[in-house]
Formats: sequence, C-alpha cells, structure tokens
Amino acid sequence: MESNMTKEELRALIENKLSRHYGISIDEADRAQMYKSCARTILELLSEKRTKFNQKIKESQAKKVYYLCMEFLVGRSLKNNLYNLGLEDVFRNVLKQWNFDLEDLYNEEPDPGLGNGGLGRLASCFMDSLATLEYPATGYSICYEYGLFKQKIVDGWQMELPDIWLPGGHVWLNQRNDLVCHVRFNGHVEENWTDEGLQIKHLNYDEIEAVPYDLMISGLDSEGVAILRLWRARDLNNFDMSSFASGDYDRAMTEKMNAEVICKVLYPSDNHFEGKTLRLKQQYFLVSATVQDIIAEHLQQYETLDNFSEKVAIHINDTHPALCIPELMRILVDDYHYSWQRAYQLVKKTVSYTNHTVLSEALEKWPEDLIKGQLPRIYGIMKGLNESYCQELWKRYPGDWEKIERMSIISHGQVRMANLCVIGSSHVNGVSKLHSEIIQKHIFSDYYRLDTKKFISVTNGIAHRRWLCQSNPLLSQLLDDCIGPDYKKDASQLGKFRNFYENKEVLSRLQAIKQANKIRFSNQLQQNGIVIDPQSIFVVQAKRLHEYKRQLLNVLKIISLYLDLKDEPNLSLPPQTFLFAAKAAPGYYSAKEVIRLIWNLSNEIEKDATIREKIRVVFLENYDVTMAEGLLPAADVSEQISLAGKEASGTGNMKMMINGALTIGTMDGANVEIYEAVGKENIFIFGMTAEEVENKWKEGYAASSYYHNNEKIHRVVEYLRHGFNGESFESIYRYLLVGDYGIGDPYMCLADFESYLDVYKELLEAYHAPFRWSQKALINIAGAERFAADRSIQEYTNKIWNIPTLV
Ligand code: CRA
Repeated sequence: MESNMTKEELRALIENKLSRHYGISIDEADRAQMYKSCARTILELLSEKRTKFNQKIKESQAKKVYYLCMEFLVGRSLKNNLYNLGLEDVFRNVLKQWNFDLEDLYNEEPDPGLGNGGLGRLASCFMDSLATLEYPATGYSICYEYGLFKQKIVDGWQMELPDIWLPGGHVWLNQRNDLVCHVRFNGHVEENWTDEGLQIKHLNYDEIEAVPYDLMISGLDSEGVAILRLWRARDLNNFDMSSFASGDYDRAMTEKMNAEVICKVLYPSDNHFEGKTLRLKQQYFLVSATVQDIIAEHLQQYETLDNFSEKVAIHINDTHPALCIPELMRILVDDYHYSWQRAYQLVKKTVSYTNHTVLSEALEKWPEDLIKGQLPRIYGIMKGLNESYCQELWKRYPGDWEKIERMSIISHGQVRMANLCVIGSSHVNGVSKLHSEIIQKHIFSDYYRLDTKKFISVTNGIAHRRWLCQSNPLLSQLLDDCIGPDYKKDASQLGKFRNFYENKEVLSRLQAIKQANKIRFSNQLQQNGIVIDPQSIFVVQAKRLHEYKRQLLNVLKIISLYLDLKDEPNLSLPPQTFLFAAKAAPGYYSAKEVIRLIWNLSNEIEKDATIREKIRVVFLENYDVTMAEGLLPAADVSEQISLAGKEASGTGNMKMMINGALTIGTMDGANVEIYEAVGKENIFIFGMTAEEVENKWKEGYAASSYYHNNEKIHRVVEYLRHGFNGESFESIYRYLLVGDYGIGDPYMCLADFESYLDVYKELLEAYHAPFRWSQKALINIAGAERFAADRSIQEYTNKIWNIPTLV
C-alpha cells in the first residue's frame, strides 16, 4: 500500500505548484498555500491514474455505473486521498522538514456539506468502494454554492449560518468546459402529425447551461479512480445587453441571477419532502444534465444507443433523481427516434432505484400543474407512461379501479415519484433486511405482488477505510498486528479478530486505544472551551435531529438519572458524559425544541457541583463529517433508539460499532443485523419490535396512561412541565401528552421508556467489568465485517447492476 514516491520527487512536485500558482518558494508559503499545493500535487497524480484507468475500461468495454443523488456528503479529500494513495508518510516527512504539520494542513480544508446526513454520506461511502473495487463509476450531483448550514447554538436556540465551502474546497474541482450541456425549463409543447409521424416540439423554453465540476476519489491500493461530477448552473445567454447599455445594470443582472439560483443552496431537510418549485428545478437540472452526459459518453464509445442498457447502469438514490426516467425517455424518443415501447424497455433495463425511507412526510408528491408548467415535455411523457401502465394493469386486474389508482403515477392532481421509480426501474431495494420487508409489505405491496423478483434488499455499509483506518489509526494498528493488513481491502477479514477474544494483552490494548481516542476528542473540545472528563463513559447520540430518532427519549432517561441523583446524591453511578450532536432542519420546530431542551438540561446539571461529576450533558455544535471522524472513535456507547420500523437502516450505528462502541438500541433498521452479527450478549436491545409497534397503534396508543400509571415517567414528565433553568418546556410536555392532532407522543417514547431505562441500567453494570466490556467491544469490531460499503457494492453489482465481480 505504501507508494514508492521519494521525498525528492514529492518536494519537486510541491515546489512546482507553489511557483506556478503563487510565484513563491517554500519559505514564503503560508498554510493555505501549502494545503492547496499539496492538493494540486495529488490531483496531478490522480489525473494520471485516472487516464490509465479510463484506458483500461475503454478497452474492456466494461459496463459503467452512474450513481445519481441530490446529496454527496464527501468529507474532506486531502487525508482520504493521501491515505488511499499510500502517500501519507512521505507527505508528512517532507512537510515536517519545511516546518509544516500535516494535521494542520488537513484542518485548512473545509468540510463540504453537500448533503444532510445518512443518504449523502452513504453515496460518498459507495464512491470510495467503487473506486477501490475498480468499477468504472461516476457519481452525479449538484455543486451547491452553500452546503448544509453551519449550526450555532445561542442560548439554546439553533441558528443557521451559511456554509461557504468553495473558497477552500474549489481546489479539488476540475471545471469541464468541454462537457457543458443545456437544460430547458418552461415553455410549451406542440404536437404535429406529419408524414414521418408525430413530431413533438418544445417551444419558448428557458435554457440554462449546466457546467460540470469533477472531483476525483481514489481507491485504496487499486487502479480505480471514481469521479463525482457536480453540476453548476450558468446563464450566459440571458444577460440583457440592451438594459446594460442603457445603464440599467440591476435589470441586466436579474435574469442571470434567477437561473444561477438553481444551485445556490442545498435543501436542509432530511427525510422530509419540501414541495418547492426551486427544488423541482434542482432535480430536473441534475437529471437532465446527467442523462445527456451519460448518453454523450456512451455514443462516443459505441456510436449507438441500441446497447445502452448492456453498458450502462443508472442508479437513482431515493426518488429525488426520479425524473431521469422520463428524461431518458424524452431523449430516446424525441432526439434519437426510438419507438415509445423500445425506449421504455431500454429505460426499465437501465435504471434501478433504492428506497431510503418509509416516513410518509418524506414521500415526494409533486402537484401535477407545477410539473406541467415547469417541465411541459416531461409532464407529457409521464402522462404517457401513466396511461400505458394503467392499461397494462387494467388487463391484469380488470375492474379493480382502487388498486389501479393506488399504483398509478398520476392521481388526484399529484405525481407520485416513488411509483414512477418502481414502474421505471429494473430493481427496487431497501437498505436493511427489516426495511426491505416493510417496503414489500406496506408501501410497495401492490407492486411486490405483481413482480416479486424486482424487490431485493441491500443492507447499507460504510467506507471502513475512512471510518476505521483513517479516523482510528491506533485501532487500525492493533488490527494490523493481530490479523494483518488485508482487512483494509477485504473487510470480511475483520472476523478473524474474534480469535483474540481471550487474549488479555489485546483486550487491554483495546481499552487503552479507546481511552486515547477519548482523550484526543476531549482535547479537541477543550480548544473550543468545552471541558469533559475522558475517564467518564462517553454515551453518544450523533445523527440528524428527528422525532422518530427519539433524542427526546435519551433526554428523558438523563432527566430520570438526574432526578435520582438529586434525591440521593451519593448514589453509586459511574461518571457518564452524554454527547449529543445533531442539526435540525431550520423549519422543524419540535426538533429545535429538543435542542433547546438538551442545551438547558446541560446548563442545569452544570450548576450542581456534585451531580456534574457523575453526569454531564454536552451538545456539540455543528456536527459534520470531520467532527464525526473525531467523535465516533471515542464513543463507548452508541445510542440507536429510533421507534422500530422507522429508521430505514442507519449507518452511524455501523461506524460506532466498528470503532468498538456497544450499541443500546431498538430492533430497527440495521440494528437488527448488528444484533445478529454480535449476539445478544454484546448489544443492549430494548423496546417494542416493529410488529409490536404496529399492533400498539391498532390497539390505540394513549401516552397519558403511561404518564398516569408509571411513577418514573410521571416524575420526568412533571419535571418538564414545570420547566427548569428559567425556561419553560410546556411545548414538549404537550407534545408528549396531547399532541398536535390529539395524538400525544407520536413516536412512543413513553411506551419504550421503562424498558430503555432497565436496559441502560444493565449497560452500566456491564461497564463495571472492563475486561468483559472489552471483549464485547472486540466482538463488535469483528462483527462489523459485514457492514463494509465494499460488501454493499458487491451486492449492487451482482444483484442489481449485473456487472461481473472484478476483484
Ligand atoms: N435519512 C434513512 O433515514 C439511512 C439513510 C441511508 C435515510 C437512514 O436510516 O441509513 O437514508 N433516508 O440509506 C433518507 O434519506 C430520503 O430518505 C436518511 O439518511
């Protein structure tokens, strides 16, 4: 894995960049210049590698994967590329001679927040695997000028500040003016019958240029380089020269700004549909530019589209890029004159779709009129698809209007994107076993009955090179010593770590590593004035703030412990630090209330000198990939406590597990498979199962009965009702007992509370036995073998994209 580049060669490369871009020598360079020169040096190496890889792919005529996603949460690039290219040591040494610390240069890089959470991070983990496994792959997304907002907490309130990442992040992007394409909005469609058949013309449209920016992602110890192609909107045509010439500069600029606004900002909601026109435009902008790009690349190589589905796999990550189905139809039918039937066949064979959520508020349903106005030709195609599909259904289920209506794409003035995806794809997959079962049984049950084979399950995975090897070098070293380095490319090797279950030396090293990571993270926090005790248990809940994820349940537990300590200050409890890291969508009031609750609870506890020795709550501001890389290796306990049936998979659960944290969680998402992997001794499971939750709703759930009948719950809820730290939490009290629509506690925190508390108690007892605890941690690390993104990607290539295994 070590590169054979010499120090001298590297020196010359960096010096060359400093001189070429800044006209300076080493002694004059500041950190920012040095960071960029290192980045440019890597880019040069990656470009050479990429050229060779491209050549190889071209010769082999391999099928290519195109992965479309509105979000890619890439994280920093410098460290990842240095690690994967095996160049970290030589860079570190050369920089040291020049009095630069590599870690400082890493910190120069902004963390591009081009995603909200799990969905976008998964897409990025997949790019890492695709590159390492040497599949020809391109990810497509939007080059948002502002990524996910920066979070600041002021007196408990979340404030959102713009994420300005491009000044430092731009260096990784290669603008491809040679690949610019055009995307059309608005206007109207004219249909004319001529001798050559139906002629369709899109007239009076507004046209925007889509400019690609490429970001390269290196694989580890492989020839592969993946490309993430990010589109930016550019409007050159609409600059109104006559207004400009007559001195009306504002007017001259307006139209230009209108078009470019498309890629200004990432929508900051996770698992929630926002039916905004601008969002629809973003989606079409992404898919139109992407499909044109894919087709151009294919034609350049094969000069025909007849073999398109044999050589191309287009994957849509959730429904957000669903418009690529009608867009591909449009191009095949209108521009390349394929018959409707043939085009539809090609599309269905080429496209596949992953569903990432069953939350009804996340399901995308666009008003028909909006699509009709913004994208008239696409609307026409969707209507055509809908009609022919309904006709097919009519033959199959004559007279069953209700079913046909449920399965149609357009109904009651709405376009249902999930239905479009299922109908237009070869395969549909869920992201964990449980989630796949749920989509087959519920949201897609009609389609599942119609075509069972279309539906499969691919459990999510993580880029273990980033989340273990790079972010936890000490553990990685221990694994190297115990099982050898092969696990870096073959995660299944991690299973061999089980052989060290009884090895006292390994177990005590494991303990020391966790301690060192906790100290490392505590020191990082200290730089921001936050003091925590690295000797305490780190209990971590790090994920988006969402009701279904139940950060509130965690808070209720902490309040319960706090009240116990207030009653009995000498209670024997091991010191615990509860670390929360979460961003709430800006308009998500109840989520913001939970942040305010955590923040105030933290302050309230701090007031009491004895209690704060035992329990401490910290809200970590502005959670992002970089923070996760420090925090997750330091976690002792991983909180995965969503209401069963709601979390499609989760990936934070895998990241903490692979770093030796023990999970306390419900039987939800991939937790179920974590449980299978480690066995009941090595995980703390509580609460209702998804089926029990379903039954509870059927029986009728009344949160108030828990409040009235359970003393512990009553005490905690009363504490909320009365407020503390000079603040009222009446809204949360009402949320739990009354609710907006008369449904109190919609995510059943109170129903699972007692079992959560009991199991947490067991966990604390288990922590008292450090040797046994380390054994559990070891089993978790070994059990993470099956949660590598490499494994997920092999399943996608085998079961969905139909690409032969290469490695
Ligand atoms: N919010 C799910 O909720 C899942 C990721 C990636 C999510 C997570 O449980 O791990 O996707 N869903 O599969 C989503 O984004 C649109 O739906 C997520 O990140």
